[in-house]
Amino acid sequence: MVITLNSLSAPFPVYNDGQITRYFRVSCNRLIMDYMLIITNVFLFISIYSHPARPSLPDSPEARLIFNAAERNRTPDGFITRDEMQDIFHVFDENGDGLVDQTEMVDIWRSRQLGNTSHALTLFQNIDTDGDSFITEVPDISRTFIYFDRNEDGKISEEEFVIVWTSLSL
Ligand SMILES: [Ca+2]
Ligand SMILES: [Ca+2]
Ligand SMILES: [Ca+2]
Repeated sequence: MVITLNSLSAPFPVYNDGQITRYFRVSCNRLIMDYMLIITNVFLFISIYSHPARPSLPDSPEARLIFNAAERNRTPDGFITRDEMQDIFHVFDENGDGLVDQTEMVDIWRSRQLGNTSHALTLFQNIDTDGDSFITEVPDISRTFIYFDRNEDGKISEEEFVIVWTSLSL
């Protein structure tokens, strides 16, 4: 479009009453639609975040109990260190021979009331990383520690412990 002196100096358009009413109505409708969109989005947000079917992270009061007992065995700092992880291993190694077998695992699981026995066996199989039917410090506990330490900061937080412990027991 070529801008001429004529078009620049064109008179300011004059609207009649009908045009103004129509313009006002269109603006109001647009405002109402905007509000409805906002309200719909708010409801969508609420329904997503409060929906009962939303999958929750695994949790276990038993795992929290073990964590809280184990983490202050050496350093009460809110984290399980490598040494504290080994302490858990020694608790399960009832006869102190450096190996944890399935019988020891189930015995301790029952005596400490850690829940369903089948979970003990599932956890045992997952922690026995080389599949020789014994849990040993090397390689099983070393590998398990690395697996628990999700953010690789060299220590295990309560959240890391509970989530991994539960997912390995189910
Ligand atoms: Ca600690
Ligand atoms: Ca043993
Ligand atoms: Ca093993």
